[in-house]
Amino acid sequence: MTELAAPPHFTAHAHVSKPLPTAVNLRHDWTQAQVRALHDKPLLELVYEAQTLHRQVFQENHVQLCSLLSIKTGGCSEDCGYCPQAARYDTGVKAEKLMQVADVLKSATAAKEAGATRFCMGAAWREIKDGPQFNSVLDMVKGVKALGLEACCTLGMLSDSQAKALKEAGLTAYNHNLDTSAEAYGDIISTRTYQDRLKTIERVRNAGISVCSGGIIGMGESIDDRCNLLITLANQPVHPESVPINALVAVEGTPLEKQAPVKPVEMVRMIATARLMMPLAMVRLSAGRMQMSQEAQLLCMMAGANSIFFGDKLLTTDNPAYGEDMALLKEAGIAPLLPAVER
Ligand code: SAM
Ligand code: DTB
Ligand code: SF4
Repeated sequence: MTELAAPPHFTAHAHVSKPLPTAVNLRHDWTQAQVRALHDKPLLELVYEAQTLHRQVFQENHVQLCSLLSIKTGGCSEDCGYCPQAARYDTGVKAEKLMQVADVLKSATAAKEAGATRFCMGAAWREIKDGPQFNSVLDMVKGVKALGLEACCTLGMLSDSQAKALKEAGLTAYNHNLDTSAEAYGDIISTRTYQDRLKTIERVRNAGISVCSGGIIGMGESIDDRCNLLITLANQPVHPESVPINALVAVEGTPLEKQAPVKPVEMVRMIATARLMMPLAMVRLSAGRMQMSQEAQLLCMMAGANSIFFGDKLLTTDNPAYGEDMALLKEAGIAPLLPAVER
């Protein structure tokens, strides 16, 4: 199916800053051969095409600044092979309790003062459990929204009623990554199925919360697996509004500790392909910036990435220093992208 006009979910894409040109195709019928052909184009042509489309939809020279906070760290029951927070791996990450609402809001206030427009709260849970902890998360969401920030959560699997409660609390977006292709998924995670992941995403979508879903490259998957991940994301009835692309942070103690770092150009190809397949999505250059030069990060932005997480830490691993990020953006003439509704 190909849509030529603004889709019904258009308003959910709060960041889209220009009237949608009718020439922008929102396709949901990508084949592996088509995506592989895009992904493997000569690099400069790929980047040129992605940047050209990016400029049709988004304000050029703008990148959203997002802040990430681990509100519940470590001790997770799952076996995600990349994750330093899985209790079964000896990574030095200690299990902590859920943070207090007031402390989370202090952190969100600081993030806002530092320029963030989106605040993402992550919990090392397999799934959300109803009760006092979930009620605290709802208070966190309300508080973050009251600060005028977009509120995003990533808390594992959820039920329809929990999705509804998060929506009512004002949650902007829910992050639940597919991580990799359906075919490669079983090599990385055994304690949850791909179908479970898709179901959670569907529940988020049905509750009217914007969907944030992407993946990780560099876990030993093939290029076809990367393409298949993007196809699963794009061939859903509605594209995710937000697509984080992570490069594996290989953490000692995890099964993937010995993975070779991805080449920056692989991130550029993945980002450009995501941009071309999902033109309205925020494509987020997420984990892995520590291993990338500033020039490589700029090339990712040239390829259509329009969001970064700033702050010295992601959830548990290091991220570039705030001052370095700000200096990079300033030098490159890149300004913070504001959500369209707040502009
Ligand atoms: N527990 C929840 C879940 O798994 O959905 C939410 C938190 S989980 C840490 C959020 C996402 O972070 C994962 O889906 C994965 O894509 C990403 N992530 C975790 N560890 C990573 C690593 N070492 N390198 C890159 N991305 C990672
Ligand atoms: C996403 O795709 N990447 C972010 C955010 N969504 C939650 C998390 C990256 C985590 C990297 C490993 C860590 O710091 O623990
Ligand atoms: Fe747990 Fe999420 Fe880490 Fe998997 S990715 S081990 S579910 S915190």
